[in-house]
Amino acid sequence: METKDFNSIESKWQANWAKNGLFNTPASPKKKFYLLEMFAYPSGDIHIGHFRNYTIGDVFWRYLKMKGFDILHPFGWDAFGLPAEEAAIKRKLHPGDWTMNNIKTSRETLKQLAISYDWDREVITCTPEYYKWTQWVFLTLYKMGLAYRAGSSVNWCPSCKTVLANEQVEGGICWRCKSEVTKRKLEQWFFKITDYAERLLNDIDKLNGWPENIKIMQKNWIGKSEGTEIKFQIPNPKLQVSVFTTRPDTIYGVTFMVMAPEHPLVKELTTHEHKKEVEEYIRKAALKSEMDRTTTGEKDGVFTGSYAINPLSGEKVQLWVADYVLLHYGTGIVMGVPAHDQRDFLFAKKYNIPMKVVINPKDKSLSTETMTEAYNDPGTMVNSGPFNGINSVEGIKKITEYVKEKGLGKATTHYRLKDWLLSRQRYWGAPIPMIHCPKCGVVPVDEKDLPVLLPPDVKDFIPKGRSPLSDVPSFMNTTCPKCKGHAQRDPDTMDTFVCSSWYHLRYSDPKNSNAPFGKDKVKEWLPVDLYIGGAEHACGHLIYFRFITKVLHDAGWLTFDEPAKRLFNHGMVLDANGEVMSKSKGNVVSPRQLMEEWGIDVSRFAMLFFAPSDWEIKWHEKGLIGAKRFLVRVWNLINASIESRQDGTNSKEETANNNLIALKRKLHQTIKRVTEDIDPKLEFNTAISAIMELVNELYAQIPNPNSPIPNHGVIKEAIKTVVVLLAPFVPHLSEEMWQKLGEKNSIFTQPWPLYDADMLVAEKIELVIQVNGKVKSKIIVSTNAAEDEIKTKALEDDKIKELLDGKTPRKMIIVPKRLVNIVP
Ligand code: ANZ
Ligand code: ZN
Repeated sequence: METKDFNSIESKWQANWAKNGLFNTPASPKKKFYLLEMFAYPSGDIHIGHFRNYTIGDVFWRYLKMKGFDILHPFGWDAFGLPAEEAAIKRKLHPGDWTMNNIKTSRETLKQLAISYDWDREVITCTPEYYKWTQWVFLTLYKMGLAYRAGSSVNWCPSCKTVLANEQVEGGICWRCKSEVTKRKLEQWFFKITDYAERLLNDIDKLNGWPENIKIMQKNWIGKSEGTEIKFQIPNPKLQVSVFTTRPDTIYGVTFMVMAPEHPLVKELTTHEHKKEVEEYIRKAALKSEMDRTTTGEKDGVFTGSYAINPLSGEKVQLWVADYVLLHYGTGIVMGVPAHDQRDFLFAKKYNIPMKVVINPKDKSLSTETMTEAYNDPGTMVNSGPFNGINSVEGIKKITEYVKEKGLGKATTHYRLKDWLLSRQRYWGAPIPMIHCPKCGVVPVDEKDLPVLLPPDVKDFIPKGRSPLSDVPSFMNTTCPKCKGHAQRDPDTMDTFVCSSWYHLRYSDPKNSNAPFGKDKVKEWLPVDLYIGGAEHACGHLIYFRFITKVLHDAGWLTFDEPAKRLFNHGMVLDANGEVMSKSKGNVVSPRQLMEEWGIDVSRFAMLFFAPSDWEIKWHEKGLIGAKRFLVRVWNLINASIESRQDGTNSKEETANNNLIALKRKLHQTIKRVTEDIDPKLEFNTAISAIMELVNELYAQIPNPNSPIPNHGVIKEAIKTVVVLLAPFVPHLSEEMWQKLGEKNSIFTQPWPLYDADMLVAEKIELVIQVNGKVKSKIIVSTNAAEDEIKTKALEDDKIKELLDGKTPRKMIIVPKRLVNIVP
């Protein structure tokens, strides 16, 4: 078997599958399964990471098919987004042409890889047929009061010249171009995802089929924090501010207050004397990224010159401005408790602000003179007026009750999650379907006028900090849907995460031109039964698609409010040295190259055998060589068995033959292992090793490798089963072998084998125990019991124990399947 042989088998069966419409979605599913892999961003040809993701899906599809499921397994393209524009700028191509060309190439590769997609259901997010409905999603949110415009300080990438969502800023760095992100003020569109924070959080507990790590990441991202809001009076100028704290028990220890530099009251609260310094500080803070501001380490700030009054102790404390306080968390003002909060401790040390201990650990009195760090654990409240002596955990409740009673504050909940900023000042995206009218203000486009088409005649994509669409008068000039007067379109386009937030729904009815999808269709197929993709989407896409599913549920379009029952994160593909494959490193293995050099089946088999699907794998040639060797071994076995084919079995001989009984048992054990490793585990590597063991066992039954295989029913059954069990992993080769075995129909119409539970248990036999050659007792062991197990069992026998009287025997001889002789 050479690669060309594999290749010709592959083309033969692909033509057959295409002719018979193997991958078509059944019209009215009875036993439905919606299998979805994250769609692809078309940046060139598909790469090895895609190949892994989609092959995992394909193995599962083929298994489900043989299990008799009616499966929806679609594919599509996340086709809007920045790289298309960058390529357009660099290569002087239109972003649309660049994108569609990449889709063409990638689709061709996926087809050649025979991934079981129903290409009839393909969606491409940059086509008007699709983005019409992305715009509809926007309008739906707008009508529900969930889309709003606000001027805000936004993450700004000075190099991409665009606004970025929080999810696109990693450690203060732009996710794409890796340059430092700064802040800028712009009018932006937001989705009110914070209205759904509580539901998004609570429903995580419904996601039984999701990996724990993703659920934890989402919980942290939503970041629910229960605390207390406490009012502080400022005597001059007479004002009132609130702080948000999770430690109201430390209120008597407050020695200063800090406001976020962007806080609207900063100006008013800064005295003339400190004005210059504060203004300079604010200017610098605006340039810092959120990450820089919040990471641990020494913090700096400036004094405003004003003071606040502690509502409980009546003490006067300094009011500072520092950028470690964020405007959009809590109230944007914090109370500083240096003795019990490390950040405050460092701040107070640096600026010589007084400290005050109000919580003491058990059996110890702290002193600010000797403290080298803040004490932030619970303890006993001291220097806290009427609350002295109370345990601080209890104190949290007591103080909260107290401030509520006195009208000084209340218990509140805050979330870290922020509203979803979705407008982009870029060309290659779905236009926001809103109109700005000088008379009527902001007016939504009529649904019947969708899609708002992206004009093709744009030449200049160079980012300028405003959308390139704002320079296209034919696009911008329109009439107001309300007053019919002259008006302007919104020049911004939508974040691509909006496109991908609802694509899972569109697949149920991808050609519908009257609605985003038919309610009946979506009910027939959704929710997704298994969603496969990378863990890097934990807090971006995977939160957005849960959010939009909930919104469309609330709008009456869906009967469910979670998009996917099960989520599976596949691992990364690394090179042999454990490095991420990348073009610049020159260590990329492309699926196309693999296909040509090894064939598809050998490549997938090697990849699946490297490691469990959720682990990272190190790609190495040895794996391919091994995969090929094994598959050729199976191929030879099939050929030898065909040569020996005779009809009828010899049942008498079969029962008499202990080896054949063992083979039968192994066969059923293998079916059980492979089935469970595929479903639910998706641990294909161990499934494959189980099949390898069975093949070894089969070879052991062949007296002479060159002679025909003995004509026993069990052997025949085992050989057939090997081919069926291999089908999800090496679909083409299995079809060919299946045909060779005389079968007429596709192996994928064959039911998945069931195992016989009775056959799994090893058979028992009786062994005689002798002492010095004389029969003394008997034990029962399974036929395949190991020597150690037999020895232990023999020594544990009551009669033998008595005879040996605690002594260790000098020798034990085992005659397999007959007796154990003990020499004391
Ligand atoms: C006083 C205090 C004393 C605090 C103490 C902590 C310990 P989580 O749990 O993450 O929600 N905080 C409040 N708003 C803030 C803002 N806008 N920017 C930065 N920090 C802010 O954190 C809540 C705590 O973070 C609050 O409780 C507040 O500091 C700080 F011994 O108040 B704490
Ligand atoms: Zn108008």
